[in-house]
Amino acid sequence: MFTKAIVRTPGRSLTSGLTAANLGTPDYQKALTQHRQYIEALERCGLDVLILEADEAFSDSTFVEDVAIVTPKCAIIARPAAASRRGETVSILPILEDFYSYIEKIQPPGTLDGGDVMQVDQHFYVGLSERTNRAGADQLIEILQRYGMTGSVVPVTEFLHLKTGVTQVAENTLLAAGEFIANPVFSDFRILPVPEAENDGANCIRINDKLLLSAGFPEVRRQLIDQGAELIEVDISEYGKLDGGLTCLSLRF
Ligand code: CIR
Repeated sequence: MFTKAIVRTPGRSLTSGLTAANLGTPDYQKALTQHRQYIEALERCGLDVLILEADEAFSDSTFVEDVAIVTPKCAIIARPAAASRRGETVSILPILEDFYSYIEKIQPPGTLDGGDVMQVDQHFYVGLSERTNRAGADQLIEILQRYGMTGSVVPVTEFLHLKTGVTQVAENTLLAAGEFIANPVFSDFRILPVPEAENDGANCIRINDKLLLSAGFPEVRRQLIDQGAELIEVDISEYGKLDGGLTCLSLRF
Protein backbone atom coordinates (compact mmCIF):
# COMPACT_ATOMS: atom_id res chain seq x y z
CA MET A 1 0.00 0.00 0.00
CA PHE A 2 1.59 3.29 -1.09
CA THR A 3 0.66 6.57 0.57
CA LYS A 4 3.23 9.06 -0.69
CA ALA A 5 5.06 10.08 -3.82
CA ILE A 6 7.88 12.48 -4.59
CA VAL A 7 8.12 14.19 -7.98
CA ARG A 8 10.35 16.94 -9.34
CA THR A 9 9.04 19.64 -11.68
CA PRO A 10 11.02 19.62 -14.92
CA GLY A 11 13.23 22.65 -15.57
CA ARG A 12 13.67 24.35 -18.93
CA SER A 13 16.93 22.42 -19.26
CA LEU A 14 14.74 19.33 -19.77
CA THR A 15 15.03 19.99 -23.49
CA SER A 16 18.70 18.99 -23.35
CA GLY A 17 18.16 15.79 -21.37
CA LEU A 18 19.84 12.54 -22.32
CA THR A 19 18.17 10.55 -25.06
CA ALA A 20 18.66 7.75 -27.51
CA ALA A 21 15.08 8.02 -28.81
CA ASN A 22 14.63 9.60 -32.21
CA LEU A 23 11.43 11.41 -31.33
CA GLY A 24 12.50 15.05 -31.36
CA THR A 25 12.97 17.63 -28.61
CA PRO A 26 10.36 17.86 -25.83
CA ASP A 27 8.06 20.88 -25.84
CA TYR A 28 8.64 22.40 -22.39
CA GLN A 29 5.16 23.89 -21.89
CA LYS A 30 3.55 20.64 -22.91
CA ALA A 31 5.91 18.75 -20.58
CA LEU A 32 4.81 20.98 -17.69
CA THR A 33 1.13 20.34 -18.47
CA GLN A 34 1.75 16.59 -18.67
CA HIS A 35 3.65 16.73 -15.39
CA ARG A 36 0.65 18.35 -13.69
CA GLN A 37 -1.64 15.70 -15.15
CA TYR A 38 0.74 13.00 -13.91
CA ILE A 39 0.58 14.47 -10.39
CA GLU A 40 -3.23 14.52 -10.58
CA ALA A 41 -3.18 10.85 -11.55
CA LEU A 42 -1.01 10.01 -8.52
CA GLU A 43 -3.41 11.97 -6.33
CA ARG A 44 -6.35 10.04 -7.77
CA CYS A 45 -4.56 6.94 -6.54
CA GLY A 46 -4.75 8.40 -3.04
CA LEU A 47 -1.11 9.48 -2.75
CA ASP A 48 0.17 12.59 -0.99
CA VAL A 49 2.51 14.06 -3.59
CA LEU A 50 5.54 16.10 -2.57
CA ILE A 51 6.50 18.34 -5.50
CA LEU A 52 10.16 19.36 -5.54
CA GLU A 53 11.26 22.52 -7.32
CA ALA A 54 12.85 22.31 -10.73
CA ASP A 55 16.62 21.97 -10.69
CA GLU A 56 17.96 23.60 -13.85
CA ALA A 57 21.48 22.31 -13.20
CA PHE A 58 20.32 18.78 -13.99
CA SER A 59 18.42 18.31 -17.26
CA ASP A 60 17.15 14.85 -16.33
CA SER A 61 16.31 15.55 -12.69
CA THR A 62 12.56 15.22 -13.27
CA PHE A 63 13.26 11.47 -13.62
CA VAL A 64 13.45 11.28 -9.86
CA GLU A 65 12.95 7.51 -9.70
CA ASP A 66 16.54 6.95 -10.79
CA VAL A 67 18.23 8.61 -7.82
CA ALA A 68 16.86 6.45 -5.00
CA ILE A 69 15.26 3.13 -4.17
CA VAL A 70 12.52 3.44 -1.59
CA THR A 71 11.57 0.27 0.28
CA PRO A 72 9.24 -0.27 3.23
CA LYS A 73 12.25 -0.46 5.57
CA CYS A 74 14.92 1.88 4.24
CA ALA A 75 15.80 4.20 1.38
CA ILE A 76 18.92 3.67 -0.71
CA ILE A 77 20.58 6.54 -2.54
CA ALA A 78 21.49 5.33 -6.01
CA ARG A 79 24.64 6.18 -7.96
CA PRO A 80 23.69 7.10 -11.54
CA ALA A 81 26.17 5.99 -14.18
CA ALA A 82 25.51 8.94 -16.47
CA ALA A 83 28.02 11.66 -15.57
CA SER A 84 25.43 14.42 -16.12
CA ARG A 85 23.11 12.76 -13.57
CA ARG A 86 25.56 11.79 -10.81
CA GLY A 87 25.01 15.00 -8.84
CA GLU A 88 21.21 14.56 -8.70
CA THR A 89 21.52 12.42 -5.58
CA VAL A 90 22.78 15.32 -3.43
CA SER A 91 19.44 17.08 -3.19
CA ILE A 92 17.31 13.95 -2.70
CA LEU A 93 19.13 12.89 0.48
CA PRO A 94 17.73 15.58 2.82
CA ILE A 95 14.25 15.03 1.37
CA LEU A 96 14.33 11.31 2.11
CA GLU A 97 15.71 11.98 5.60
CA ASP A 98 12.33 13.52 6.42
CA PHE A 99 10.63 10.19 5.69
CA TYR A 100 13.20 7.51 6.51
CA SER A 101 15.20 6.64 9.66
CA TYR A 102 17.47 4.34 7.68
CA ILE A 103 19.24 5.55 4.55
CA GLU A 104 21.93 3.60 2.72
CA LYS A 105 24.08 4.57 -0.27
CA ILE A 106 25.48 2.81 -3.29
CA GLN A 107 29.25 3.36 -3.24
CA PRO A 108 31.89 3.47 -6.01
CA PRO A 109 32.69 1.54 -8.11
CA GLY A 110 29.01 0.61 -8.06
CA THR A 111 26.56 2.37 -10.36
CA LEU A 112 22.82 1.92 -10.12
CA ASP A 113 19.74 3.73 -11.44
CA GLY A 114 16.41 3.26 -9.68
CA GLY A 115 14.80 2.52 -13.04
CA ASP A 116 16.62 -0.80 -12.94
CA VAL A 117 14.94 -1.92 -9.74
CA MET A 118 11.56 -3.68 -9.84
CA GLN A 119 9.98 -4.60 -6.53
CA VAL A 120 7.60 -7.54 -6.30
CA ASP A 121 6.51 -7.90 -2.67
CA GLN A 122 9.70 -8.39 -0.62
CA HIS A 123 11.86 -9.28 -3.63
CA PHE A 124 13.70 -6.81 -5.85
CA TYR A 125 14.76 -7.61 -9.42
CA VAL A 126 17.83 -5.57 -10.33
CA GLY A 127 18.63 -4.98 -14.00
CA LEU A 128 22.25 -5.14 -15.15
CA SER A 129 22.16 -2.47 -17.81
CA GLU A 130 24.21 0.31 -19.34
CA ARG A 131 23.43 2.24 -16.16
CA THR A 132 23.62 -0.40 -13.42
CA ASN A 133 26.77 -2.47 -13.03
CA ARG A 134 27.38 -5.69 -11.13
CA ALA A 135 29.02 -3.89 -8.19
CA GLY A 136 26.01 -1.59 -7.83
CA ALA A 137 23.53 -4.48 -8.07
CA ASP A 138 25.49 -6.60 -5.57
CA GLN A 139 25.63 -3.72 -3.10
CA LEU A 140 21.90 -3.17 -3.38
CA ILE A 141 21.13 -6.86 -2.86
CA GLU A 142 23.42 -6.97 0.20
CA ILE A 143 21.64 -3.91 1.67
CA LEU A 144 18.20 -5.42 1.00
CA GLN A 145 19.23 -8.66 2.73
CA ARG A 146 20.38 -6.75 5.80
CA TYR A 147 16.84 -5.38 6.08
CA GLY A 148 15.16 -8.78 5.60
CA MET A 149 14.39 -8.41 1.88
CA THR A 150 15.87 -10.20 -1.14
CA GLY A 151 17.16 -9.34 -4.59
CA SER A 152 18.39 -10.97 -7.79
CA VAL A 153 19.89 -9.70 -11.02
CA VAL A 154 18.38 -9.66 -14.52
CA PRO A 155 20.49 -8.83 -17.60
CA VAL A 156 19.08 -5.95 -19.66
CA THR A 157 20.24 -5.56 -23.25
CA GLU A 158 17.38 -4.09 -25.33
CA PHE A 159 16.11 -1.40 -22.97
CA LEU A 160 17.53 1.58 -21.09
CA HIS A 161 16.39 0.20 -17.75
CA LEU A 162 14.79 -3.01 -16.48
CA LYS A 163 11.46 -1.29 -15.85
CA THR A 164 11.49 0.27 -19.31
CA GLY A 165 10.61 -3.22 -20.52
CA VAL A 166 8.82 -4.95 -17.64
CA THR A 167 6.50 -3.83 -14.83
CA GLN A 168 4.17 -5.54 -12.39
CA VAL A 169 0.52 -4.89 -13.24
CA ALA A 170 -1.33 -7.29 -10.92
CA GLU A 171 -0.69 -9.99 -8.34
CA ASN A 172 1.80 -12.39 -9.92
CA THR A 173 1.38 -10.68 -13.31
CA LEU A 174 3.97 -8.79 -15.34
CA LEU A 175 3.53 -6.68 -18.46
CA ALA A 176 6.63 -7.58 -20.45
CA ALA A 177 8.21 -6.41 -23.70
CA GLY A 178 11.03 -7.74 -25.88
CA GLU A 179 13.67 -9.79 -24.08
CA PHE A 180 11.54 -10.04 -20.92
CA ILE A 181 8.58 -11.84 -22.50
CA ALA A 182 10.32 -15.21 -22.42
CA ASN A 183 13.01 -14.62 -19.82
CA PRO A 184 13.12 -17.70 -17.51
CA VAL A 185 13.77 -15.37 -14.56
CA PHE A 186 10.09 -14.46 -14.77
CA SER A 187 8.72 -17.93 -15.55
CA ASP A 188 6.70 -18.08 -12.31
CA PHE A 189 4.68 -15.03 -13.36
CA ARG A 190 1.79 -14.73 -15.73
CA ILE A 191 3.20 -12.65 -18.59
CA LEU A 192 1.16 -10.17 -20.61
CA PRO A 193 3.24 -9.72 -23.78
CA VAL A 194 3.63 -6.27 -25.30
CA PRO A 195 3.84 -6.19 -29.12
CA GLU A 196 7.07 -4.59 -30.32
CA ALA A 197 5.28 -1.58 -31.82
CA GLU A 198 4.08 -0.71 -28.30
CA ASN A 199 7.33 -1.34 -26.39
CA ASP A 200 7.23 2.19 -24.96
CA GLY A 201 3.95 1.31 -23.26
CA ALA A 202 5.40 -1.48 -21.11
CA ASN A 203 6.23 0.89 -18.28
CA CYS A 204 3.10 1.06 -16.10
CA ILE A 205 2.64 1.86 -12.41
CA ARG A 206 0.51 -0.23 -10.09
CA ILE A 207 -0.61 1.91 -7.17
CA ASN A 208 -2.94 0.31 -4.67
CA ASP A 209 -6.12 -0.58 -6.63
CA LYS A 210 -5.25 1.55 -9.67
CA LEU A 211 -3.01 1.11 -12.68
CA LEU A 212 -1.41 4.01 -14.51
CA LEU A 213 -0.63 3.44 -18.16
CA SER A 214 0.81 5.67 -20.87
CA ALA A 215 -1.64 7.04 -23.40
CA GLY A 216 -1.26 5.89 -26.98
CA PHE A 217 -0.79 2.14 -26.57
CA PRO A 218 -4.13 0.48 -27.43
CA GLU A 219 -2.88 -3.12 -27.30
CA VAL A 220 -1.29 -2.57 -23.88
CA ARG A 221 -4.57 -1.05 -22.72
CA ARG A 222 -6.49 -4.03 -24.04
CA GLN A 223 -4.17 -6.41 -22.17
CA LEU A 224 -4.68 -4.49 -18.93
CA ILE A 225 -8.44 -4.12 -19.02
CA ASP A 226 -9.06 -7.43 -17.24
CA GLN A 227 -6.47 -7.06 -14.50
CA GLY A 228 -8.98 -5.98 -11.90
CA ALA A 229 -7.55 -2.49 -11.44
CA GLU A 230 -9.03 0.82 -12.45
CA LEU A 231 -6.99 2.11 -15.40
CA ILE A 232 -5.78 5.70 -15.48
CA GLU A 233 -4.23 6.82 -18.75
CA VAL A 234 -1.59 9.55 -18.65
CA ASP A 235 -0.03 11.22 -21.69
CA ILE A 236 3.72 11.57 -21.15
CA SER A 237 4.76 11.93 -24.78
CA GLU A 238 7.27 14.71 -23.99
CA TYR A 239 9.10 12.47 -21.51
CA GLY A 240 9.10 9.57 -23.94
CA LYS A 241 11.27 11.78 -26.17
CA LEU A 242 13.93 11.47 -23.42
CA ASP A 243 13.49 7.71 -22.92
CA GLY A 244 11.38 8.34 -19.84
CA GLY A 245 8.33 6.33 -18.82
CA LEU A 246 5.70 6.63 -16.10
CA THR A 247 7.69 5.08 -13.26
CA CYS A 248 10.72 7.36 -13.85
CA LEU A 249 8.75 10.45 -12.90
CA SER A 250 8.14 9.59 -9.24
CA LEU A 251 9.29 7.78 -6.13
CA ARG A 252 6.38 5.94 -4.50
CA PHE A 253 6.37 4.60 -0.97
C1 CIR B 1 18.14 9.27 -18.88
O1 CIR B 1 18.63 8.89 -19.94
O2 CIR B 1 18.69 9.07 -17.79
C2 CIR B 1 16.84 10.04 -18.91
N1 CIR B 1 16.78 10.80 -20.12
C3 CIR B 1 15.68 9.08 -18.85
C4 CIR B 1 15.59 8.34 -17.56
C5 CIR B 1 14.43 7.40 -17.52
N2 CIR B 1 14.32 6.81 -16.23
C6 CIR B 1 13.83 5.60 -16.02
O3 CIR B 1 13.56 4.84 -16.94
N3 CIR B 1 13.72 5.22 -14.74
